Amino acid sequence: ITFKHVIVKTPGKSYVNGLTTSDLGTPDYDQLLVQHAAYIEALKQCGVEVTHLAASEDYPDSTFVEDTAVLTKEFAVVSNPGAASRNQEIVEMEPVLKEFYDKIYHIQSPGTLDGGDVLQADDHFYIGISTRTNEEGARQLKEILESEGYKATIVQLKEFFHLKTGIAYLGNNKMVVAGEFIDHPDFEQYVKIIVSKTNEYSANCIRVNDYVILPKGYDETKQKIEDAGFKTIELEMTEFQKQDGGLSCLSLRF
Ligand code: CIR
Repeated sequence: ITFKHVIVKTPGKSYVNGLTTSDLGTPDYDQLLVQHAAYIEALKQCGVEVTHLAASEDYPDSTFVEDTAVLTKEFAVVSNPGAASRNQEIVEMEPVLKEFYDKIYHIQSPGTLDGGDVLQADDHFYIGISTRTNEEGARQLKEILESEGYKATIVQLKEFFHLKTGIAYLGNNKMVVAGEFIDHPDFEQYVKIIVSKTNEYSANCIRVNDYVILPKGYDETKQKIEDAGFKTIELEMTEFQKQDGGLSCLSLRF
């Protein structure tokens, strides 16, 4: 999985007032910035060019840029985020995408879609239906992807927040899976790296060029990924986890 570019956005002070379902406490803003800076350094180590956007106080969750778009090598799809407080994040992202893409599609209301519900595995996309992505949004994205020659499968989520909360594609037919995806028929054809219940947060990891980046403190998952033949980088993610955010959510990779 090779990427040349990533887009990231510094979290604003309003981040602490963002959406969350976890009871892990209020994020520490200074520590958050340290963790975000380390995330950017890790991406640079992977050899990508980083487009670093300034914080936006109007949108507390806007550091989770992944939810605003689905990017391929050939075109971009601007999402239609399912949470009201996040929906207009796309207005800040679209001009940035225009710098890189001539061809831009949009998910239209009443369809909603969060990028966190979209997983690309080579030429096959998986689209999760969640509390954020509805059937109409998933259907629209599937239609766009198929019109561009990709395969697309819609997956109904049972427990996970976003699709990518519980699954990651590492390339070479290898899929990191947790919880409801461990025995899911849609992912049967992949070689699976199984994440145990206590390590579930680490299922949200990302392959960027020669490395797999995963959250720090999940030694069992790290070992399994290394045994599968990948080099790893671990990152402290505690302040993002407090707002239900994972590693993948913090960047758009293309
Ligand atoms: C939210 O609830 O939207 C944010 N607090 C977390 C979004 C995480 N994004 C992702 O999983 N793709």
